Amino acid sequence: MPLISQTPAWKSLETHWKEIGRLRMRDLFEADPERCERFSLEQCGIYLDYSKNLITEETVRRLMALAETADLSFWGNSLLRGDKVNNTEGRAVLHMALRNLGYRDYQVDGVDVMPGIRSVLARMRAFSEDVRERRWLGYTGQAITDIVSIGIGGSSLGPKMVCEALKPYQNPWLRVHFVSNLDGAQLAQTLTNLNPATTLFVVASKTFTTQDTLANACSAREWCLASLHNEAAIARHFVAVSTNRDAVVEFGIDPHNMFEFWEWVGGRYSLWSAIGLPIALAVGMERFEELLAGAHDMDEHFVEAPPEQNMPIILALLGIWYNNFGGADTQAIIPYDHYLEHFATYLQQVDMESNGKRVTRDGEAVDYQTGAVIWGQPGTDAQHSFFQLIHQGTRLIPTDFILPMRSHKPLDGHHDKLVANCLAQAQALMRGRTEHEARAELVAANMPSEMVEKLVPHRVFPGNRPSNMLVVEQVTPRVLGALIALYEHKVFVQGVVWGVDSFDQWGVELGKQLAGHILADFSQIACSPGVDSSTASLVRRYHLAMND
Ligand code: G6Q
Repeated sequence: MPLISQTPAWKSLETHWKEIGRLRMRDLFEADPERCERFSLEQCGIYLDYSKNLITEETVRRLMALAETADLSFWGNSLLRGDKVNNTEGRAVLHMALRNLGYRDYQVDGVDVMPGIRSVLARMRAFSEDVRERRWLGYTGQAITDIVSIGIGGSSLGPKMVCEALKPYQNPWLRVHFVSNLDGAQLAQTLTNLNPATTLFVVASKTFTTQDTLANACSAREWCLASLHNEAAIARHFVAVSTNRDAVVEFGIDPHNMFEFWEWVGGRYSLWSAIGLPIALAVGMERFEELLAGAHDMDEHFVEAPPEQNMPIILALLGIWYNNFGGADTQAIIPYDHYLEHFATYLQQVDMESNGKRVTRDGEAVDYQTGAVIWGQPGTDAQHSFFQLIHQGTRLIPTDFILPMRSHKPLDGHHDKLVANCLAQAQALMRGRTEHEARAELVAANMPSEMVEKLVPHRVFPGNRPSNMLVVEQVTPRVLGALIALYEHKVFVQGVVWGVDSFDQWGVELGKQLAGHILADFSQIACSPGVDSSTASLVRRYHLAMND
C-alpha cells in the first residue's frame, strides 16, 4: 500500500489548500446565507456547526475522497468484526462491545464477548449499589464515605474526567478521589483527611504490573493496616479492576473483589469497562449505563451514517485538513463548562497516544504529520490566558468549542454571559477585524490620528481562523457518552487515513525500561558502564543528596 501522501486524493487537497487560502470566511458567509445549514448536523444530542471552517463543498468532496482512498469502510468493518486491528500487539479492539446495548454481535476469535461483558456489568451494579446504599461496610462496620481510585493513564484519566463532568449527579456523602502519580505527595495529600475505616480503594490496572499503581496501592495498604491492624481488613477496603487475576491475588486482594476486563480493551478506551467502576460508585449504575447508551448511540451513528453526514468522519477530516494541508500543529479543545475541566487532558491521551506515531502499520516511515498536539482548558478562563495567541499569534490553531445550552448551576445571569462569550470567540476567530474596521473604531473614539496609526496594526485581527461549535442541551451522562465516543471515532478515522496503528503505545516503553536501570544504579555510587555523562552525573547528584 503506498503512503497516503502519494495518492491523487492527497495531491488534490494540497492544490486545493492553495486555492482556499485565498478565500475569506466572512465573504463565504455573506455570499451564502445557507452556509450554516449546509455545514452543520445534529446527532445523538450533539449539534455540530462546522460552518466556521476554511472549506467549501468542494473541500468536503475532496476530503471524503481521501477517506475513501484510505479504505475507511474496510477498516471500520474490520474493527467491528473483531479483527486484530491492533496489529503490533495482535489484539482486537472492541470497546464498542462494552457499550453494545443493541443487537450487534461482537466476537473475538470466534467467541461471543457479550455474555462476559453483561456479567461484569451485573457485578458492578450489585457492588456499586451495596456501597452507595451503605450495605457494604468497612472492617469496623462503618459505611464507606470515600472511594480512592488508584490507577494511571488509561486506568485513570477516563473515569476521572467523567466523575468530574458528572459531579452534579453525585451524592455529597460519597466522595471519589483519584491517585495516579508515582510522586507520593499525591497519595499522601489525598489521604490526609480520610479515615481508613470508611475508605475504599479501587486499584485499577489492566496489567497489574504498573510501577506507579503498585507503589501507590502498597502504600495505601500500609496506611490502612497501620490503623485497622488486621490483614482481614484488606478484603473490606480493597477491590481490584484488572485482566490479571494472579497478580491481583498475589497483591493480597480477594479475587471475589476483582472486576474483570479483557485484553481487547485498550487502556485509553477502557472507561466503558469495569475501569469505569469509580463512575458507577460516584453517580450510580443507572447513570453509568446512560453513559454507555450515549456512546452506543454514537457508535451506531458512526457505523450507519454516510460519510458526508457522519460526525466523527467530518471532525476527523477537518483535523486532517488543517494538520496536513494547512500546517497546523495543534488542536485546542475549549469546553464552556466548568465540569469538563479534565476533558482536554483526557483527550490528550486518547488522541496523542493513539496517533502520535511515525511509521505506518507496515513499519514504513511516514512523510507527513500524524497526531496533532491536543490541548485546552475551559472557557472563559482560557480567554484570559492563551486566546491572545489563537486570535493574533502567527500559528493556525483550529479550535473545538463545546457548549451546553443549559447549566447545571444556573446562577442568575451567568449562563447568558458564558454562552455569549463562547459564541463571540468563535465569531471573532472567523471574522477577525480588518485594518479598515480597526481604524474606524479608533477614529470614532476621537483618538488623535497619530495615535490611531500607531495602534491600528496591533488592533487588527486576521480572522479566517477555524473552529467547530459542538452544542449540547446539557452535559448529561448520555450526552457525555456520545461526546466521548465522537472523539474516539474521530481518532480512529484519522489513524486510518494516516495508516498508523492507533491502538498500540510503544512510545511509553523506553522511558520505563531506562527508569528500571537507573533505579538499580541508585544502589551503587557509580553508574553501570556505558551510561552517558549527563545521566551519570545526575545519578551521582541524587546519590549524594540521599546520603547527605
Ligand atoms: C493506554 C495505555 C496506558 C495504560 C497505563 C496503565 O492506552 O495502555 O495509559 O492505561 O499505562 O496501565 P495499567 O492499566 O496496566 O496499569
